[in-house]
Amino acid sequence: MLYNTEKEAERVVLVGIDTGEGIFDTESCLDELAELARTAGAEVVGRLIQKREAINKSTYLGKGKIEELKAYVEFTDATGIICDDELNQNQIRNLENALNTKVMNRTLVILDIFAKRAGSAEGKVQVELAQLKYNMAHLTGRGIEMSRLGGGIGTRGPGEKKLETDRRNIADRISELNRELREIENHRSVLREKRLESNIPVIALVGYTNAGKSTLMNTVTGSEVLAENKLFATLDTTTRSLETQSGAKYLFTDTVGFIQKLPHNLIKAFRATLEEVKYADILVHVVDASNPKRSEQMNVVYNTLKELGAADKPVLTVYNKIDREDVELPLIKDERALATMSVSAATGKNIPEFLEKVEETIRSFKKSVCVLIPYSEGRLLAIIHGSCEITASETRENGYYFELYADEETENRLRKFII
Ligand SMILES: Nc1nc2c(ncn2[C@@H]2O[C@H](COP(=O)(O)OP(=O)(O)OP(=O)(O)O)[C@@H](O)[C@H]2O)c(=O)[nH]1
Ligand SMILES: [Mg+2]
Repeated sequence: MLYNTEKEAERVVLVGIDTGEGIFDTESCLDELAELARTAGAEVVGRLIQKREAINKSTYLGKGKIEELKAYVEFTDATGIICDDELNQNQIRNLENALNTKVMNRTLVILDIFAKRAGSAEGKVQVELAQLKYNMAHLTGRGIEMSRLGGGIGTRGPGEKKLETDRRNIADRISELNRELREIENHRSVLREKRLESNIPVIALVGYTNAGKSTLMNTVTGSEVLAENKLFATLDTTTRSLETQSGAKYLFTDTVGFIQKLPHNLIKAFRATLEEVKYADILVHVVDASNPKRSEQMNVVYNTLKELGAADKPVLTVYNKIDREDVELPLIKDERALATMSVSAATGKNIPEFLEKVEETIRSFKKSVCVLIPYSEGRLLAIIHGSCEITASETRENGYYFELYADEETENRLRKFII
């Protein structure tokens, strides 16, 4: 059959440029890109790195290297190449013409994985929107041709739906999706407001992809969020509640993982989802302690938080996976965090200590007060139960007595009754 590219795995050569800059070295960038490509369903048949002062503005690689790559693509019988950097349409077109093969990049692969993972309505809309915008800006003749044939990375929308490739239809679809997204965002902000009103502290789990955020969420809250040894297992944010032994209530939010070279556009596309991070009371930064690049990954996380406008949030850093034998010691204290801990989300090691630290941190933002609420002020009980952590209570002759931790706003409301 002529066009049966659908089921055939794409065979790709990975291409990177080593300019001596960036947080990671080029080899480990390509290791990660290989993992991404495999997750997207492609087979990696080779890699090529060029050392250059800078990326070539019109062809990405230098002339000689393109010749070499062309021979390599033919030799390995590759169906495309994936460049590790953001390419513009010109670079893609020139490379495709010179190599006579499909040219993709990191973003396209990440979007393809996102499309597979998107579960919620919001996730699907965000992904499809990001894909279409990407295609509008990047798809060249060959890319469009490939998409029409229906195979390979970058041709599937969320839910295995085929992506629109006709430019006129793309524009229509983009406005339709924008409308849907606005509605979803409204809904989300209503939910968020309800949560803020309830005053229950929100703890957002952030970190590099595959660090173990979802596993930690499951261990801590007893929920069953999908956790997998895959990049971007989580795409949609999930929130679960937890009541500690001392009676404190918290909301834990699991979020999409970060990765290096996450393009600004993509962060923008997921703004609504990632906004949750901005509204959290504290961030728990989960680090895969067994990853040899953990400190580089931590830098990526902090850079991404800055980009999200969440740089000044209080952070607790958690080195995870300490049950693994390949964890390189020592695990140094993260100076950017309020505290640094080591846990194993998988075995449960140090999880009680972790929760204590969370509790202690949240309490440190609150004040410990004793109040006596007269029976005539019974309406205040709802506020106390809803937004305070109660450590002791008793019914007295002249009212209800509580020892509690209250945030500033609640403390003001209870001020008259503080004893
Ligand atoms: N050995 C060990 N493995 C762990 C631990 N925590 C998580 N893992 C494994 O690490 C992999 C990734 O875990 P997830 O919880 O899916 O990671 P995540 O941070 O949610 O990843 P994304 O959603 O993809 O960003 C899974 O295979 C987990 O089983 C741990 O404490 N020890
Ligand atoms: Mg996850």
